[in-house]
Amino acid sequence: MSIVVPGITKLDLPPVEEYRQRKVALISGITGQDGSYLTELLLSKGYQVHGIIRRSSSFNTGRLHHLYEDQHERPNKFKLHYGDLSDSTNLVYIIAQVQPTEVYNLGAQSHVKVSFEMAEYTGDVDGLGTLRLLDAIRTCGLEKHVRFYQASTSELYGKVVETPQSETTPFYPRSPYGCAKLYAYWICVNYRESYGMYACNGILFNHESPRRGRTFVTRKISRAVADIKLGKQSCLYLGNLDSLRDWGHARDYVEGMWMILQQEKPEDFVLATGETHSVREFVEKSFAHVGVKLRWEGKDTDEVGIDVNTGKVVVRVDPKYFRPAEVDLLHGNPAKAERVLGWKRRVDFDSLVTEMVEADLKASASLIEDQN
Ligand code: NDP
Ligand code: GDR
Repeated sequence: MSIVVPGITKLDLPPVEEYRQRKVALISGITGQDGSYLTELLLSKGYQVHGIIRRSSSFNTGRLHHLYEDQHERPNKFKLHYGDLSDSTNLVYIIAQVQPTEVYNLGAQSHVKVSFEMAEYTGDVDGLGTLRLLDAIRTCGLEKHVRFYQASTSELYGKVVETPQSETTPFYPRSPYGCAKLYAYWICVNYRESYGMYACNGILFNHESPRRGRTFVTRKISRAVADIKLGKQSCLYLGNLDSLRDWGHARDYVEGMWMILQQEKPEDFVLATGETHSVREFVEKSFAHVGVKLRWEGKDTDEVGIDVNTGKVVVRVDPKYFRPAEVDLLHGNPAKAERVLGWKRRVDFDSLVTEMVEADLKASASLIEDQN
């Protein structure tokens, strides 16, 4: 089969079975937390990995640095392409050039609080961006050749309807981000049903790591605890301390993404730990790891966390971090993924907190050395 793509001339495609013998992955959002872990995993499995990166005036490939260096030794194994989920032509061009066997759509404006301030942009990139990527695959005549993974989210559940939340729990998003991801979820299902595409949603609950962006709550906490311990910061300012999240480790979750695309039939899966913990608990455990026990005093916006040994206030509530609508409780049920995929998270809550605080202690201490 051959088709014409603007700017390319012709794609001469072998039959699907032959095409799929190759292992070529394309990742949008490769520079993010999950993109970097997924790249490591796929390279270790012998894939050729291509990633879409945005042009930026500042360095944005920090999480890929160790892999990027390596590309000079393995030039055909790892390649980055400039692009954006808001640019359809560019996506068609990249798909036509790369001819992937698996596409992982991880690119997104992924910050829930920011989505209230940039609602239209979030809708465009997270919602319509998914449509653009699916259509780019179709434009290239690859809809039967490519397996597509959509980074869906527990934010789809939003307001609590039932717990634990599973693949059959109704959605009730509570933010522009959640609403945009709802569109992406359904367009993925729709293209599977309309065009027979192998397209799957991974409905992933929160997953964290030392590579987590610094404005997400876990990393903000681990970073601040390290800086407070090393005397570089005096107080951590947070929003809602009582929201509950099902937190796992990103490395475990990217393995689940890959497993989802290795099934015979395309289906949607929840990946979660099955446990839920509050933001407050994450704060307490992180401080405990550096030997600080906290006492809480006050109420609502006047609540503070005090170091019981020194009497100093080390945590304060700042309402600027509250959201116009909050997701109070996320608690996932990963039974289907465990049964069908054989997936299971390896890292538990305590180990996650320890790994993140330890990594930030090391990073913060090395910055002190650099400055001396
Ligand atoms: P990050 O915020 O760390 O990474 C997001 C990635 O998307 C970055 O590479 C970013 O590029 C890229 N991106 C942003 N805007 C665009 C755009 N307009 N065009 C192309 N790429 C863009 O997110 P995570 O790695 O944590 O999450 C990966 C995906 O999984 C996201 O879609 C997220 O919404 C979803 N998700 C995440 C969960 C989590 O707990 N981590 C849970 C469930 C779903 P740049 O580096 O240039 O900013
Ligand atoms: P979330 O993650 O919104 O669940 O989305 P985030 O870490 O931002 O918030 C978790 C909870 O912590 C509360 N919170 C704060 N959050 C931030 N960022 N900063 C604060 O200072 C703060 N104080 C309290 C929040 O109100 C919230 O209840 C993440 C993202 O990765 C999404 O892309 C992904 O889809 C979902 O997880 C699953």
